[in-house]
Amino acid sequence: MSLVADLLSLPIPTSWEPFSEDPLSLTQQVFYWSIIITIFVFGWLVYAVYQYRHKEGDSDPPDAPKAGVFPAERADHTIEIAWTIGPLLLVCWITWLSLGPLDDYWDVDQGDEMTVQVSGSQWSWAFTYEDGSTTYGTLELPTDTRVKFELEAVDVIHSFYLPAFGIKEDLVPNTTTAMWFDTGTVEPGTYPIYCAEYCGDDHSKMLGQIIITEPAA
Ligand SMILES: [Cu+2]
Repeated sequence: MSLVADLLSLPIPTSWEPFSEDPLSLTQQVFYWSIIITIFVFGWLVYAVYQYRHKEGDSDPPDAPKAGVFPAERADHTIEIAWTIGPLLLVCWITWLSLGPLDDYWDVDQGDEMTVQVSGSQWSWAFTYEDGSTTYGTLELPTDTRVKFELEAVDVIHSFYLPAFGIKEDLVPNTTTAMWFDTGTVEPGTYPIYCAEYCGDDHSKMLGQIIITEPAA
């Protein structure tokens, strides 16, 4: 598919393959739209600065703006309507694109093989496994398992961040959020857990580790 067709089609649903190629993911679509708009805005800016610069011998045009006076004779309803409707349509389109994956992300059964309750509080992590046991700071997961994290904040907003895996989700008081990860996509080992939402004095010490264990022999 061409880039233009990609930009005008719905993105792939939330996928387990974070780097899946075709068609574009929501992130890629929004990214490319941003590039297009940036080129347009800065292109116009550079053009206007050059084209309308003050040249040697220029006298002020009759409709030159004067300080403190709105140049009513420069009003152009066509342009105003265009720059209102155009961005509005684009924002609506990107909103529409965003809703599909969001719905997908929260509602669809992702084929979870294991659920872990993650509880964030000032300033530590608690992990409760399906057998009811709880650990603090260290989360141990078997390899090759699709895990659902159910995230709850005890006090203020925190954010469960696994930088090695490129995933992060906020924990919000009075609601349960969720995040998924397939431990088969990384090597067994020990990886850091951070809180990525400033949550008070010891936010920077709100650390943990996630251990992906080798398959049982
Ligand atoms: Cu925190």
